[in-house]
Amino acid sequence: MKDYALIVVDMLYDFIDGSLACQGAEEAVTATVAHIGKHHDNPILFICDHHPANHSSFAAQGGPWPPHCVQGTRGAQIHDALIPFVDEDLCFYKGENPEQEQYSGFEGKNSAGQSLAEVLQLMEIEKVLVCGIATEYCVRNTSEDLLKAGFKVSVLKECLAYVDGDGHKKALEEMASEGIRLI
Ligand code: VGL
Ligand code: ZN
Repeated sequence: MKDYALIVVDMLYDFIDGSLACQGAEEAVTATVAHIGKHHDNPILFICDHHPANHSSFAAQGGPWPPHCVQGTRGAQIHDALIPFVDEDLCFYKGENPEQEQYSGFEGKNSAGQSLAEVLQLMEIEKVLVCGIATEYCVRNTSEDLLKAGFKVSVLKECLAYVDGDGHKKALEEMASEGIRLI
């Protein structure tokens, strides 16, 4: 049994240098690669926002966001620095249904149709470290769902990027008060 799994949330180009570029994104990728370099034996799972071009969260459909992470575009791709660590079976795609917003990686599925929780249980993982983008949205929702499902959850606070600095701080405070460890 492995000690823990690392869950990398939405380190995708649109959240790094694209239409929804977040604050601190390049630094978060660099810090994540450094973390992996020190702890390379643990499984790494990737959450990927993966929208159809007509997704309901996009402004043209009345949603809050510019088009982002559209399937088949560069903006939907994981940052090149993380590609050496990607195992396609451990990539979970969310936001594929045009009608549904999905901030939580917990609702994602891998290409075999398995959920994050299912795969973590198969690997007998009880503890997860979460990093990624954006703190206030996908990182928070994914971490909270993992906690509710009974996993021990820690967030790597140097490996996060965010839409808004105050929103990031507030989200971390609230997550800590719920029982998510910040390390
Ligand atoms: C996200 C905005 C839009 C996220 C996804 O995963 O944090 N944020 N879509
Ligand atoms: Zn999205």
